[in-house]
Amino acid sequence: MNCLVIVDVQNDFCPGGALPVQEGDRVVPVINRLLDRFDRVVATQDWHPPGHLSFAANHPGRTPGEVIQLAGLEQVLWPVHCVQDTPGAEFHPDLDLSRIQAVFRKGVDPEVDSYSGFFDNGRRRSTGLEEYLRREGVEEVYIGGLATDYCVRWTALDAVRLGFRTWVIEDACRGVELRPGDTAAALAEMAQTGVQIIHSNDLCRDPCF
Ligand code: VGL
Ligand code: ZN
Repeated sequence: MNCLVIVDVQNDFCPGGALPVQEGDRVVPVINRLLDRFDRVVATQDWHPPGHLSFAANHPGRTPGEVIQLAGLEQVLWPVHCVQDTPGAEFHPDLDLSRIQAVFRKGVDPEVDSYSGFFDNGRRRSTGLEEYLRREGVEEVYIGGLATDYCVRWTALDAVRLGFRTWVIEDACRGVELRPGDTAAALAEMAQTGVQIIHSNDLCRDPCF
C-alpha cells in the first residue's frame, strides 16, 4: 500500500499569506493531478494556538528569522501563521480535498514547534500519522507540499527513520528559502538519507501531463 502525504498546503504558506513560500500555490495543480495514483491520501495541517512560541510576536523585541532556544531546541522565529480556525490555516481553496482520508494537525502545543507530520520537534508527541499508516498497511510514503526546507524535509526524514520507503515529489513542493540554497540543501540531504527524489512525471505511465 502507498500513501500520499500532502504537507501544509495552507493559505498562509501561499503567496499573499502570512509566511509565504514563493510559488507555494503552484504545487496545488501538481498534487491534484496525482491523487488517483495513490491507495491512500492524507494531509498535514499546521495548526497553532495564537500564543505559539514559534511566533516572533510572542517574544518581545524579537523579529522573524531570529533563532532562539525553545524547550532545549533551536527554534527559528516565524511570523504569526496558521492560527487555528483562521483563513490562513485553511487548505488552499483549489486543493482537491475529496480524496483526503485523514488530516493530521500539528504545532498545537504552544511550547514546542512541529515541522514533521509525525512528531513535534522534541519527538515527545505523535500526531497519529505513523499509527494511521501502520493500521492501513502502508509501506510506501510519497510526500508533496510546503515547505521543502522545513516541514517536507522533517516529514521525509522521519518517514525514512520509521522504516517507510519514502519518495519526495520535487515539483509538488516549494521551499521557504530563509537563506538562499536551503531548498537545494534539503533535497540533497533527503537524497543522502535514503529519500528518493522524483518528478511528478515519474508517476505517470503515459505522457499524461
Ligand atoms: C512550516 C515554518 C513554520 C512549514 C511550518 O510548513 O514548512 N514552516 N511552520
Ligand atoms: Zn508553523
